[in-house]
Amino acid sequence: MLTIYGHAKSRGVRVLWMAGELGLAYDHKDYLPRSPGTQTPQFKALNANLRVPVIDDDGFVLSESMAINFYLAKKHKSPLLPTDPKIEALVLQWSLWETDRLDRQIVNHARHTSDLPEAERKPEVAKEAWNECVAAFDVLEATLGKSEWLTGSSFTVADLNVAGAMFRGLVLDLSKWPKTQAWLKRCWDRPAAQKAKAMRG
Ligand SMILES: N[C@@H](CCC(=O)N[C@@H](CS)C(=O)NCC(=O)O)C(=O)O
Repeated sequence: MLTIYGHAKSRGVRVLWMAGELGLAYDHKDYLPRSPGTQTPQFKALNANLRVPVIDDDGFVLSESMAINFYLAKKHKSPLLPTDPKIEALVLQWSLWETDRLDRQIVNHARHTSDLPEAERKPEVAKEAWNECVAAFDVLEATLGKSEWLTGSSFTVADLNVAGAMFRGLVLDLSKWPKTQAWLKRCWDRPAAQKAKAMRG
């Protein structure tokens, strides 16, 4: 049995989206970040970082949303992870790129412009985060000017991982990056994405 730990209001949304794409049955422990369920010795044994998402797949425990999605797609021989080693490497490239260039930056921007109570927001943090987002959006725009999807002509784990992490981008004005905006919409319009999004409540 597959167990997914992590509320859809966390980076867990990416894994829930992937489980939906693959049509997997799973037990969902919808723990919010830092919620009591993540502070127990049992959870610490699953992920010493005390973070979600984590999966337990018949005793195989894995954290890091990007790695989880790669594993699930590979295990289930999904076309979302083509067997061509070059495409597989591009999937890893984009997943690692997102983690480095966009993941915390887009969250920090949201936190310091809207999510945090006004008194805790720091405009200089928001600005720095936004500058890094802009650089990342420019990279996506250039890539999506050459192909419909990040790794070529079909939707892959790369698109899911990067678009999943760009959930916050759905409410940003991305009109300066029209190809990225259209790609993000195409990704999130997928039924499995809509279902995962709805789980955020
Ligand atoms: N790189 C990790 C990041 C995981 C992460 O930061 N999760 C957040 C929720 S979105 C969390 O659990 N935070 C708890 C904390 O910061 O203590 C991944 O992609 O899975």
